[in-house]
Parts: sequence; C-alpha cells; structure tokens
Amino acid sequence: MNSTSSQSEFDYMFKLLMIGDSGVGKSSLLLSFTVDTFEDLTPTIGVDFKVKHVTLGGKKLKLAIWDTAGQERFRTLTSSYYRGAQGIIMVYDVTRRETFTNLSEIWAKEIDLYSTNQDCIKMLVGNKVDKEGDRVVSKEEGINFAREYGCLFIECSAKTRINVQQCFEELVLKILDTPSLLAEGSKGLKKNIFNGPPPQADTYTGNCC
Ligand SMILES: Nc1nc2c(ncn2[C@@H]2O[C@H](COP(=O)(O)OP(=O)(O)O)[C@@H](O)[C@H]2O)c(=O)[nH]1
Ligand SMILES: [Mg+2]
Repeated sequence: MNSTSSQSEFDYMFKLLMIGDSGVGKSSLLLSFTVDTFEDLTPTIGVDFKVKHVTLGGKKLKLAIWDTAGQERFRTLTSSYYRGAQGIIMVYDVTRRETFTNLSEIWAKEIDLYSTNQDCIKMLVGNKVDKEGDRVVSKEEGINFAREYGCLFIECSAKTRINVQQCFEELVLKILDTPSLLAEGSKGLKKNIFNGPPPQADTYTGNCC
C-alpha cells in the first residue's frame, strides 16, 4: 500500500470504525497503521479519528478511521459514531475471552442497530498474537465467528505489526469491490468534515459522510 500525506485529490473517501472492548488494542492498531510505530499506550484519552491517504486497487483513497476516546468502557458510543461507515473493524484480544464473547453479545448488536450502510464491510480482528503463550481464543473460533457473522477475519499484533497493514488493506479492497459502498457519500467531494474542526471526543457530533 502506497501512502502519501500531501495529496488533496482522491477518488473515494471511506469512513472506517474501530470497535470492541476497552484495552483490546484499537488505538494501538490505528496508530500502528497510521504512524508506523508502537508505543505502550496508556488507556486511550482523546483520540477521535485519523486520516490516511493510500493508493489501493488503482484508486486514490482518503481513509478516515474513527477510534473511540474510551467511551466503549461505558457502552455509550452513539449512532453518529456508526453513521455512514463503509467499514467496521471489530477487535478482540486473543488473550481475553470476554473481549471475544462481547463481540457477539454487545458489539454485533450495536452494528445491527446503528449501521446505516447495509452492505458495510466488517473485519473481525484477533489482536495481540505476539502473546501466544497467553492465548485463550483459538484461531478456529475466530474463523467460525467470522463465518457466522459474514465478516472478514485476520489475526494480528499491533506490537510486532504483523498483519496490521493487511487488515486495513483487505477491508478497503473489499469495500472497493462493493458497488453500493462507492455510491453517494464516498466520492471525492471537497466538502467534508476535514475542512472543519474535529468532532468532540466525547460526543461525536461530526457529520462524516
Ligand atoms: N502485547 C501487546 N500489547 C498490545 C497490543 N496492542 C495493544 N497492546 C497494549 O494493550 C493496551 C491497550 O491498548 P489500547 O490501544 O489503548 O486499547 P484500546 O482501549 O482498545 O484502544 C496498551 O497497554 C497497549 O500497549 C499487541 O498487539 N500486543
Ligand atoms: Mg483506545
């Protein structure tokens, strides 16, 4: 995936979301993908979204990737967080089973409730595979969940960065392959949230897409 940060033109803009329990590594994955570094983050405060320009599948893309600012701890993500997303990254920690069961108990239900794009592409991500000795959720369980919910699936590590690029790349390629997601709303319009101030970290009032 090529990336440049100075492009102003793009063919499509996609809104991608990170969801999943607190501590699974959502912000670390996002940072690993956008800044190419891994730091031992203290629990997230104040992250809202990051923008990355990539050229993929022959198209210039502007990816707006939304992360929570810790509200997932209180289960208070609002509908505007989900609105207009073309891709949703559902993250669990392979060393903490409850983060996996909560995906079906809580997060998948939220997606059904709030997601506005019926064909929105979902990617199930088992993170922290660098801690193989502490693993409690097997790869097969991830594969089965993904099959049941119609998601893509990948295991990765924000720490070693294994499969992080692939995670975002596969999701974006699948979006590009889905005509209904390329219609109104994702075209390269100049008028969008990036011309204004970022959304409030705790309210997500942004009108993305
Ligand atoms: N070993 C390991 N630790 C990770 C990985 N990803 C995140 N972490 C750590 O897990 C903790 C929570 O990460 P964070 O990105 O804040 O999770 P979030 O609450 O889902 O955004 C931090 O201490 C991270 O350093 C990973 O792939 N491997
Ligand atoms: Mg976070």
